[in-house]
Amino acid sequence: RTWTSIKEFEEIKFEYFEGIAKITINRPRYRNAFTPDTVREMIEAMVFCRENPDIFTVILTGEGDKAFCSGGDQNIKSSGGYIGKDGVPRLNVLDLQKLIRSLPKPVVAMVNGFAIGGGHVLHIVCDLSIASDNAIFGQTGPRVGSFDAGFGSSYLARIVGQKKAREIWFLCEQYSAQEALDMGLVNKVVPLDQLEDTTVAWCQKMMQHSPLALRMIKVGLNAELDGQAGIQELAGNATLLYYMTEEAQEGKKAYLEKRKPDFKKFPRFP
Ligand code: 1HA
Repeated sequence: RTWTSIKEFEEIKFEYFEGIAKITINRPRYRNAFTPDTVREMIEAMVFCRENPDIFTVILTGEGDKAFCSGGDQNIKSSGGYIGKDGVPRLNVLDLQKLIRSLPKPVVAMVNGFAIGGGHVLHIVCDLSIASDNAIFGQTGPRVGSFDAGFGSSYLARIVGQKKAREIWFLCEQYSAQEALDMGLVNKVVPLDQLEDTTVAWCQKMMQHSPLALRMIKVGLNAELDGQAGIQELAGNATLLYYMTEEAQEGKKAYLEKRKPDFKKFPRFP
């Protein structure tokens, strides 16, 4: 399998293979910790994935065989957030989390090693997580002076339950891939040398299925948890589907032709 580069970035790789986009955090020196610039590049890549009609699924991973992502780069953490090249403190990974959740295509975390802190939250917000058997999971916030009380807590608790979520955050321990599997935190564990093959196979399986059906399931599963913002996204997708009907077309046509719309001819299903 040959991945071709979609665009060259400084802190990530962004590649494509047969309908699949792969975003790789490329800072193995720091266990793939992210800076605001890494996150800005990931956001640009995610937006590209959303807009590009040739991309059907997205894989998120880290470079090398040690880490998926170790969270925010502690070297540049300052008062108010992480400081990137522009000198402004930011927590822009929160924007990336929302983008992943609302991307109308499946996003799969390919967890190839440590998924720690804000890096752990990134795999949490992906639709599916496939881990290599050397992967290690955990939050560190309360130990290093941080916390993610957003998706990193409430959505984590939806996945593993309230008791386990509190344990993960209060004790800041590390969990093996097998333990993560046992608590429903990941979908599958495979040997590292099979990680990409398995992840690509899962993507290919999803790509055989109806993209609109997958899209509606994703937005429906989100809507239950996301309050009005979740309903807004579900509703947006309902509008998209409605616009594809003759009934909606009739309303627009009648307006442009300056006549009364004739909605009588359309079926009223029970
Ligand atoms: O909580 C949030 C947020 C909350 C709200 C909103 C936004 C948020 C955004 C981010 C975050 C956070 O991510 S807080 C949590 C930050 N991350 C951590 O506390 C993890 C720190 N790293 C580790 O615990 C370990 O490095 C490791 C378990 C991932 C791996 O351990 P290992 O294999 O023993 O490697 P290690 O020797 O520790 O690391 C290799 C090199 O990578 C070290 O550098 P060196 O001593 O060779 O110079 C290490 O410092 C560096 N490194 C690893 N992780 C980070 C890092 N450097 C900077 N930042 C890191 N996160």
